[in-house]
Amino acid sequence: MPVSLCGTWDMVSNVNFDGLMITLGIGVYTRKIALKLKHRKVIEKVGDVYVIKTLSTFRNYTVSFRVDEEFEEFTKGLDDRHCKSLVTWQGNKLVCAQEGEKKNRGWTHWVEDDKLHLEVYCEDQVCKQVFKRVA
Ligand code: ECB
Repeated sequence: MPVSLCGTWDMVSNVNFDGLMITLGIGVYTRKIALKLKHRKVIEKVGDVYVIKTLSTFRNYTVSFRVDEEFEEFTKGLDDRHCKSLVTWQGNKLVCAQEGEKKNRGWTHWVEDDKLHLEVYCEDQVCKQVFKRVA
């Protein structure tokens, strides 16, 4: 049984977020603001539905899904694209594949040494984020 991802987590590092945003076509002014943000992740499970909130002083983004069940995702306030998304467990990692206009797009979450890890990838870019538990 993998360690639960649920809880409130604050960003401690964010490597290559700019490379990810460039690949997603985000303009330079938005990128400059976005690069300064410390994201908070709030991960909840309500019944068999996961809710992942990414919170910041600039924009918030919420996604909810059932594992192993494809869903339509609109990345509102991020790059504003539509994807067909599917989240699965691969060992102790929660893995999301986001099929759409952008190739090789998705993310992977796992807990290691009491930290929440996130890799967000698109095309040839990988952004690596680490969060510490606050609640
Ligand atoms: C919502 C806080 C960040 C706001 C940044 C604002 C503008 C940047 C625009 C586009 C960036 C595109 C994508 C990366 C954005 C956020 C980080 C990852 C969000 C993500 O994939 O979270 C997953 C896994 O936790 C759940 O949605």
